[in-house]
Amino acid sequence: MLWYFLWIACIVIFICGLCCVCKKKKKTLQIVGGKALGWQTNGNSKPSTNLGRTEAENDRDDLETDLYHWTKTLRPIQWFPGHISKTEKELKEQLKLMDVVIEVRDARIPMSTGHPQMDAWLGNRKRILVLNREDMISTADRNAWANYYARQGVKVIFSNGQLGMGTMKLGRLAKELAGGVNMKRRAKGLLPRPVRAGVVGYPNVGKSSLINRLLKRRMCPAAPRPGVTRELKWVRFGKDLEMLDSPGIIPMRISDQSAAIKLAICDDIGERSYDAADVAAILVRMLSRLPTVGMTALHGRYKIEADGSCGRGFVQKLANHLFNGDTHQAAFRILSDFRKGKFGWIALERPPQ
Ligand SMILES: Nc1nc2c(ncn2[C@@H]2O[C@H](COP(=O)(O)OP(=O)(O)O)[C@@H](O)[C@H]2O)c(=O)[nH]1
Ligand SMILES: [Mg+2]
Repeated sequence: MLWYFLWIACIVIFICGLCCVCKKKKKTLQIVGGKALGWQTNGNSKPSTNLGRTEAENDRDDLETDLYHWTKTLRPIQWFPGHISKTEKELKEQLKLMDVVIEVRDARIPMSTGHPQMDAWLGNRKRILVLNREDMISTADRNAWANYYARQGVKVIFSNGQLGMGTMKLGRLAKELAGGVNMKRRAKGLLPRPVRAGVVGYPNVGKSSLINRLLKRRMCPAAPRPGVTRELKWVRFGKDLEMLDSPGIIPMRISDQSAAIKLAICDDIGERSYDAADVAAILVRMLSRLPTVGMTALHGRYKIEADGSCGRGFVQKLANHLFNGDTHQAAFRILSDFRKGKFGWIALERPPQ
Protein backbone atom coordinates (compact mmCIF):
# COMPACT_ATOMS: atom_id res chain seq x y z
CA MET A 1 0.00 0.00 0.00
CA LEU A 2 2.76 2.42 1.07
CA TRP A 3 4.65 1.63 -2.13
CA TYR A 4 1.51 2.33 -4.12
CA PHE A 5 1.11 5.87 -2.56
CA LEU A 6 4.80 6.65 -3.03
CA TRP A 7 4.52 5.64 -6.70
CA ILE A 8 1.48 7.99 -7.25
CA ALA A 9 3.27 10.88 -5.46
CA CYS A 10 6.33 10.47 -7.71
CA ILE A 11 4.16 10.62 -10.85
CA VAL A 12 2.42 13.83 -9.63
CA ILE A 13 5.75 15.54 -8.78
CA PHE A 14 7.16 14.56 -12.18
CA ILE A 15 4.15 16.01 -14.07
CA CYS A 16 4.28 19.32 -12.10
CA GLY A 17 8.00 19.65 -12.78
CA LEU A 18 7.43 19.09 -16.48
CA CYS A 19 4.74 21.83 -16.58
CA CYS A 20 7.06 24.39 -14.90
CA VAL A 21 9.87 23.69 -17.36
CA CYS A 22 7.45 24.12 -20.29
CA LYS A 23 6.15 27.44 -18.94
CA LYS A 24 9.69 28.78 -18.47
CA LYS A 25 10.65 27.72 -21.98
CA LYS A 26 7.59 29.41 -23.44
CA LYS A 27 8.38 32.67 -21.62
CA THR A 28 12.00 32.64 -22.75
CA LEU A 29 10.95 31.99 -26.32
CA GLN A 30 8.57 34.97 -26.27
CA ILE A 31 11.25 37.37 -25.10
CA VAL A 32 13.76 36.14 -27.67
CA GLY A 33 11.15 36.29 -30.42
CA GLY A 34 10.18 39.86 -29.49
CA LYS A 35 13.72 41.15 -29.62
CA ALA A 36 14.47 39.37 -32.88
CA LEU A 37 11.51 41.12 -34.49
CA GLY A 38 12.78 44.47 -33.24
CA TRP A 39 16.20 44.00 -34.81
CA GLN A 40 14.64 43.59 -38.19
CA THR A 41 12.94 47.01 -38.02
CA ASN A 42 14.80 50.10 -39.19
CA GLY A 43 17.70 51.41 -37.17
CA ASN A 44 15.85 54.49 -35.93
CA SER A 45 13.28 52.66 -33.86
CA LYS A 46 13.85 51.17 -30.46
CA PRO A 47 13.87 47.36 -30.19
CA SER A 48 10.41 45.91 -30.24
CA THR A 49 8.84 44.37 -27.16
CA ASN A 50 5.41 43.46 -28.48
CA LEU A 51 4.81 41.75 -31.80
CA GLY A 52 7.10 44.02 -33.77
CA ARG A 53 5.72 47.27 -32.32
CA THR A 54 8.33 49.74 -31.11
CA GLU A 55 8.41 50.96 -27.51
CA ALA A 56 7.45 54.41 -28.77
CA GLU A 57 4.34 52.97 -30.41
CA ASN A 58 3.37 51.16 -27.22
CA ASP A 59 3.92 54.38 -25.23
CA ARG A 60 1.53 56.16 -27.62
CA ASP A 61 -1.12 53.50 -26.93
CA ASP A 62 -0.66 53.97 -23.17
CA LEU A 63 -0.97 57.73 -23.65
CA GLU A 64 -4.32 57.26 -25.44
CA THR A 65 -5.58 55.18 -22.49
CA ASP A 66 -4.44 57.82 -19.99
CA LEU A 67 -5.97 60.59 -22.10
CA TYR A 68 -9.31 58.79 -21.86
CA HIS A 69 -9.08 58.84 -18.05
CA TRP A 70 -7.89 62.46 -17.82
CA THR A 71 -10.80 63.71 -19.93
CA LYS A 72 -13.40 61.72 -17.97
CA THR A 73 -13.27 64.15 -15.04
CA LEU A 74 -13.62 67.30 -17.19
CA ARG A 75 -16.72 69.15 -18.31
CA PRO A 76 -17.64 67.57 -21.67
CA ILE A 77 -16.77 69.64 -24.74
CA GLN A 78 -19.60 70.09 -27.23
CA TRP A 79 -19.62 72.42 -30.21
CA PHE A 80 -22.34 72.54 -32.78
CA PRO A 81 -22.99 76.00 -34.25
CA GLY A 82 -26.41 76.49 -35.84
CA HIS A 83 -25.18 76.56 -39.43
CA ILE A 84 -23.75 73.04 -39.24
CA SER A 85 -27.05 71.15 -39.22
CA LYS A 86 -28.16 73.22 -42.25
CA THR A 87 -24.86 72.38 -43.96
CA GLU A 88 -25.29 68.70 -43.22
CA LYS A 89 -28.69 68.70 -44.91
CA GLU A 90 -27.46 70.64 -47.95
CA LEU A 91 -24.34 68.51 -48.26
CA LYS A 92 -26.40 65.34 -48.39
CA GLU A 93 -28.43 66.85 -51.26
CA GLN A 94 -25.28 68.00 -53.11
CA LEU A 95 -23.73 64.54 -52.72
CA LYS A 96 -25.89 63.36 -55.60
CA LEU A 97 -24.09 65.83 -57.85
CA MET A 98 -20.58 64.80 -56.82
CA ASP A 99 -18.58 62.46 -59.03
CA VAL A 100 -15.90 62.19 -56.38
CA VAL A 101 -15.70 63.26 -52.74
CA ILE A 102 -12.51 64.73 -51.27
CA GLU A 103 -12.47 64.27 -47.52
CA VAL A 104 -9.97 66.59 -45.83
CA ARG A 105 -8.59 65.78 -42.39
CA ASP A 106 -6.04 67.41 -40.08
CA ALA A 107 -2.78 65.41 -40.38
CA ARG A 108 -2.08 66.03 -36.69
CA ILE A 109 -5.28 64.17 -35.73
CA PRO A 110 -6.48 62.07 -38.68
CA MET A 111 -8.70 59.90 -36.47
CA SER A 112 -10.39 62.69 -34.53
CA THR A 113 -11.15 64.65 -37.72
CA GLY A 114 -12.92 61.70 -39.35
CA HIS A 115 -16.70 62.14 -39.16
CA PRO A 116 -18.31 59.00 -37.70
CA GLN A 117 -21.16 59.16 -40.24
CA MET A 118 -19.06 59.89 -43.32
CA ASP A 119 -18.88 56.25 -44.48
CA ALA A 120 -22.64 55.88 -44.28
CA TRP A 121 -23.24 59.11 -46.22
CA LEU A 122 -20.74 58.32 -48.96
CA GLY A 123 -21.62 54.66 -49.48
CA ASN A 124 -19.55 53.39 -52.40
CA ARG A 125 -19.04 56.84 -53.92
CA LYS A 126 -15.50 57.47 -55.20
CA ARG A 127 -13.44 59.23 -52.57
CA ILE A 128 -10.00 60.65 -51.87
CA LEU A 129 -8.63 61.15 -48.39
CA VAL A 130 -6.49 64.26 -47.89
CA LEU A 131 -4.31 64.71 -44.81
CA ASN A 132 -3.76 68.45 -44.83
CA ARG A 133 -1.31 70.45 -42.68
CA GLU A 134 1.46 68.02 -43.61
CA ASP A 135 3.95 70.72 -42.63
CA MET A 136 2.71 70.43 -39.04
CA ILE A 137 3.78 66.81 -38.46
CA SER A 138 7.13 65.02 -38.47
CA THR A 139 8.41 62.78 -41.26
CA ALA A 140 8.04 59.78 -38.93
CA ASP A 141 4.37 60.69 -38.31
CA ARG A 142 3.79 61.05 -42.03
CA ASN A 143 5.39 57.70 -42.82
CA ALA A 144 3.37 55.98 -40.11
CA TRP A 145 0.10 57.30 -41.56
CA ALA A 146 1.12 56.68 -45.17
CA ASN A 147 1.90 53.02 -44.36
CA TYR A 148 -1.30 52.63 -42.39
CA TYR A 149 -3.53 53.83 -45.23
CA ALA A 150 -1.49 51.99 -47.88
CA ARG A 151 -2.11 48.74 -45.96
CA GLN A 152 -5.83 49.48 -46.05
CA GLY A 153 -5.77 50.29 -49.76
CA VAL A 154 -7.03 53.84 -49.10
CA LYS A 155 -5.89 56.57 -51.51
CA VAL A 156 -4.35 59.31 -49.41
CA ILE A 157 -2.75 62.61 -50.38
CA PHE A 158 -0.67 64.69 -47.98
CA SER A 159 -1.05 68.39 -48.61
CA ASN A 160 -0.22 71.87 -47.45
CA GLY A 161 -3.13 74.22 -47.99
CA GLN A 162 -1.01 77.24 -47.14
CA LEU A 163 1.73 76.67 -49.72
CA GLY A 164 -0.12 74.46 -52.17
CA MET A 165 1.85 71.21 -51.93
CA GLY A 166 -0.23 68.24 -53.00
CA THR A 167 -2.96 70.31 -54.68
CA MET A 168 -1.95 69.58 -58.29
CA LYS A 169 -1.88 65.88 -57.50
CA LEU A 170 -5.28 66.21 -55.87
CA GLY A 171 -6.80 67.89 -58.93
CA ARG A 172 -5.29 65.23 -61.20
CA LEU A 173 -6.50 62.35 -59.06
CA ALA A 174 -10.02 63.79 -58.80
CA LYS A 175 -10.24 64.05 -62.61
CA GLU A 176 -8.78 60.58 -63.04
CA LEU A 177 -11.20 58.94 -60.57
CA ALA A 178 -14.21 60.63 -62.05
CA GLY A 179 -13.10 60.08 -65.66
CA GLY A 180 -15.72 57.37 -66.18
CA VAL A 181 -18.48 59.99 -66.11
CA ASN A 182 -17.49 61.45 -69.45
CA MET A 183 -16.89 58.06 -71.03
CA LYS A 184 -20.50 57.21 -70.24
CA ARG A 185 -21.68 60.54 -71.64
CA ARG A 186 -19.71 60.05 -74.84
CA ALA A 187 -21.20 56.59 -75.26
CA LYS A 188 -24.63 58.22 -75.05
CA GLY A 189 -23.63 60.84 -77.63
CA LEU A 190 -23.54 63.65 -75.00
CA LEU A 191 -20.86 66.34 -74.75
CA PRO A 192 -18.36 65.98 -71.88
CA ARG A 193 -18.96 68.11 -68.78
CA PRO A 194 -16.59 69.23 -65.98
CA VAL A 195 -15.97 66.61 -63.30
CA ARG A 196 -17.52 67.57 -59.95
CA ALA A 197 -15.54 67.07 -56.75
CA GLY A 198 -17.02 67.91 -53.34
CA VAL A 199 -14.59 68.96 -50.62
CA VAL A 200 -15.83 67.97 -47.17
CA GLY A 201 -14.42 67.67 -43.66
CA TYR A 202 -14.26 69.08 -40.15
CA PRO A 203 -14.01 72.84 -39.55
CA ASN A 204 -10.64 74.59 -39.97
CA VAL A 205 -8.81 71.61 -41.51
CA GLY A 206 -7.92 73.67 -44.61
CA LYS A 207 -10.70 72.91 -47.13
CA SER A 208 -11.04 76.47 -48.48
CA SER A 209 -7.25 77.00 -48.55
CA LEU A 210 -6.76 73.88 -50.66
CA ILE A 211 -9.36 75.07 -53.18
CA ASN A 212 -7.81 78.56 -53.31
CA ARG A 213 -4.35 77.10 -53.86
CA LEU A 214 -5.56 74.88 -56.64
CA LEU A 215 -7.31 77.83 -58.27
CA LYS A 216 -4.36 80.17 -57.57
CA ARG A 217 -6.89 82.79 -56.48
CA ARG A 218 -8.71 83.55 -53.24
CA MET A 219 -12.17 82.48 -54.26
CA CYS A 220 -13.19 80.94 -50.96
CA PRO A 221 -12.78 82.82 -47.67
CA ALA A 222 -10.20 81.09 -45.45
CA ALA A 223 -9.18 82.10 -41.93
CA PRO A 224 -7.32 80.66 -38.95
CA ARG A 225 -10.46 79.84 -36.98
CA PRO A 226 -13.29 77.33 -37.34
CA GLY A 227 -16.68 78.38 -38.71
CA VAL A 228 -15.59 80.85 -41.44
CA THR A 229 -17.10 79.19 -44.53
CA ARG A 230 -20.84 79.47 -44.04
CA GLU A 231 -22.28 78.31 -47.31
CA LEU A 232 -21.73 75.70 -50.01
CA LYS A 233 -20.11 77.07 -53.14
CA TRP A 234 -19.15 75.45 -56.45
CA VAL A 235 -15.95 76.80 -58.01
CA ARG A 236 -14.79 76.13 -61.58
CA PHE A 237 -11.19 75.10 -62.50
CA GLY A 238 -10.58 75.47 -66.22
CA LYS A 239 -13.03 73.58 -68.37
CA ASP A 240 -12.83 70.13 -66.83
CA LEU A 241 -13.10 70.39 -63.02
CA GLU A 242 -15.56 71.92 -60.55
CA MET A 243 -15.09 71.86 -56.81
CA LEU A 244 -17.55 72.39 -54.00
CA ASP A 245 -16.31 74.27 -50.94
CA SER A 246 -18.41 73.52 -47.89
CA PRO A 247 -18.57 74.63 -44.25
CA GLY A 248 -17.02 72.17 -41.81
CA ILE A 249 -19.22 69.46 -40.42
CA ILE A 250 -18.94 67.86 -37.02
CA PRO A 251 -21.22 65.46 -35.13
CA MET A 252 -23.90 67.08 -33.01
CA ARG A 253 -22.64 65.17 -29.97
CA ILE A 254 -18.95 64.38 -29.70
CA SER A 255 -19.08 61.09 -27.83
CA ASP A 256 -15.32 60.62 -27.73
CA GLN A 257 -14.01 63.30 -25.39
CA SER A 258 -10.36 62.43 -26.08
CA ALA A 259 -11.11 63.41 -29.69
CA ALA A 260 -12.86 66.59 -28.51
CA ILE A 261 -9.79 67.64 -26.49
CA LYS A 262 -7.53 67.05 -29.49
CA LEU A 263 -9.86 69.08 -31.71
CA ALA A 264 -9.62 71.90 -29.17
CA ILE A 265 -5.81 71.66 -28.94
CA CYS A 266 -5.54 71.83 -32.75
CA ASP A 267 -7.99 74.78 -32.92
CA ASP A 268 -10.46 72.80 -35.02
CA ILE A 269 -13.49 73.76 -32.88
CA GLY A 270 -14.70 77.11 -31.55
CA GLU A 271 -12.75 78.30 -28.52
CA ARG A 272 -15.89 79.21 -26.60
CA SER A 273 -16.73 75.52 -26.31
CA TYR A 274 -13.89 74.63 -23.95
CA ASP A 275 -12.00 75.76 -20.89
CA ALA A 276 -8.56 76.74 -22.21
CA ALA A 277 -6.86 75.93 -18.88
CA ASP A 278 -8.29 72.36 -18.88
CA VAL A 279 -7.23 71.83 -22.48
CA ALA A 280 -3.74 73.31 -21.97
CA ALA A 281 -3.28 71.16 -18.85
CA ILE A 282 -3.96 68.05 -20.88
CA LEU A 283 -1.68 69.23 -23.67
CA VAL A 284 1.12 69.66 -21.10
CA ARG A 285 0.54 66.11 -19.86
CA MET A 286 0.62 64.80 -23.42
CA LEU A 287 3.76 66.74 -24.38
CA SER A 288 5.50 65.61 -21.19
CA ARG A 289 5.08 62.03 -22.40
CA LEU A 290 6.36 62.52 -25.94
CA PRO A 291 10.02 61.58 -26.37
CA THR A 292 10.69 64.58 -28.63
CA VAL A 293 9.37 67.09 -26.05
CA GLY A 294 9.23 66.01 -22.38
CA MET A 295 9.07 68.14 -19.24
CA THR A 296 12.62 69.43 -19.70
CA ALA A 297 11.69 71.17 -22.97
CA LEU A 298 8.57 72.64 -21.35
CA HIS A 299 10.54 74.06 -18.40
CA GLY A 300 13.26 75.30 -20.74
CA ARG A 301 10.85 77.11 -23.03
CA TYR A 302 9.14 79.06 -20.24
CA LYS A 303 12.23 79.34 -18.04
CA ILE A 304 10.49 77.91 -15.02
CA GLU A 305 12.10 75.64 -12.49
CA ALA A 306 11.18 71.98 -12.39
CA ASP A 307 9.22 71.11 -9.23
CA GLY A 308 7.35 68.03 -10.40
CA SER A 309 4.22 69.97 -11.39
CA CYS A 310 2.48 68.84 -14.56
CA GLY A 311 -0.97 69.44 -16.07
CA ARG A 312 -3.00 72.08 -14.17
CA GLY A 313 -0.10 72.67 -11.77
CA PHE A 314 2.17 73.59 -14.66
CA VAL A 315 -0.39 75.99 -16.15
CA GLN A 316 -0.78 77.68 -12.75
CA LYS A 317 2.99 77.93 -12.34
CA LEU A 318 3.35 79.55 -15.76
CA ALA A 319 0.48 81.92 -14.93
CA ASN A 320 2.22 83.02 -11.70
CA HIS A 321 5.56 83.30 -13.45
CA LEU A 322 4.53 85.28 -16.55
CA PHE A 323 0.92 86.42 -16.38
CA ASN A 324 0.19 87.75 -12.87
CA GLY A 325 -1.64 84.56 -11.98
CA ASP A 326 -3.97 84.68 -15.03
CA THR A 327 -4.39 80.99 -15.92
CA HIS A 328 -6.41 81.75 -19.07
CA GLN A 329 -3.55 83.73 -20.58
CA ALA A 330 -1.00 81.09 -19.57
CA ALA A 331 -3.18 78.36 -21.09
CA PHE A 332 -3.58 80.33 -24.29
CA ARG A 333 0.19 80.82 -24.55
CA ILE A 334 0.82 77.05 -24.28
CA LEU A 335 -1.89 76.24 -26.83
CA SER A 336 -0.73 78.86 -29.30
CA ASP A 337 2.93 77.78 -28.91
CA PHE A 338 1.91 74.21 -29.75
CA ARG A 339 -0.11 75.39 -32.76
CA LYS A 340 2.87 77.42 -34.00
CA GLY A 341 5.17 74.39 -33.75
CA LYS A 342 7.26 75.80 -30.90
CA PHE A 343 7.58 72.28 -29.44
CA GLY A 344 8.44 70.88 -32.87
CA TRP A 345 5.97 69.64 -35.45
CA ILE A 346 4.24 66.59 -34.02
CA ALA A 347 1.10 64.61 -34.70
CA LEU A 348 -1.09 64.02 -31.67
CA GLU A 349 -2.27 60.73 -33.13
CA ARG A 350 -0.45 57.74 -34.55
CA PRO A 351 -2.21 54.88 -36.37
CA PRO A 352 -4.02 52.43 -34.09
CA GLN A 353 -2.61 48.96 -33.54
N1 LIG B 1 0.39 75.49 -41.59
C1 LIG B 1 -0.66 75.24 -42.38
N2 LIG B 1 -1.75 76.03 -42.30
C2 LIG B 1 -2.79 75.76 -43.10
C3 LIG B 1 -2.79 74.66 -43.99
N3 LIG B 1 -3.97 74.64 -44.65
C4 LIG B 1 -4.69 75.67 -44.18
N4 LIG B 1 -3.99 76.36 -43.25
C5 LIG B 1 -4.44 77.52 -42.48
O1 LIG B 1 -5.49 77.06 -41.63
C6 LIG B 1 -6.51 78.05 -41.50
C7 LIG B 1 -7.86 77.44 -41.83
O2 LIG B 1 -7.92 77.18 -43.20
P1 LIG B 1 -9.30 77.17 -44.01
O3 LIG B 1 -8.94 76.89 -45.42
O4 LIG B 1 -10.10 78.39 -43.71
O5 LIG B 1 -10.01 75.89 -43.36
P2 LIG B 1 -11.51 75.37 -43.61
O6 LIG B 1 -12.29 75.87 -42.45
O7 LIG B 1 -11.40 73.88 -43.59
O8 LIG B 1 -11.97 75.90 -44.91
C8 LIG B 1 -6.08 79.19 -42.41
O9 LIG B 1 -5.47 80.18 -41.60
C9 LIG B 1 -5.07 78.59 -43.35
O10 LIG B 1 -4.11 79.52 -43.77
C10 LIG B 1 -1.61 73.83 -44.05
O11 LIG B 1 -1.51 72.85 -44.79
N5 LIG B 1 -0.58 74.17 -43.21
MG1 LIG C 1 -13.66 77.01 -45.27
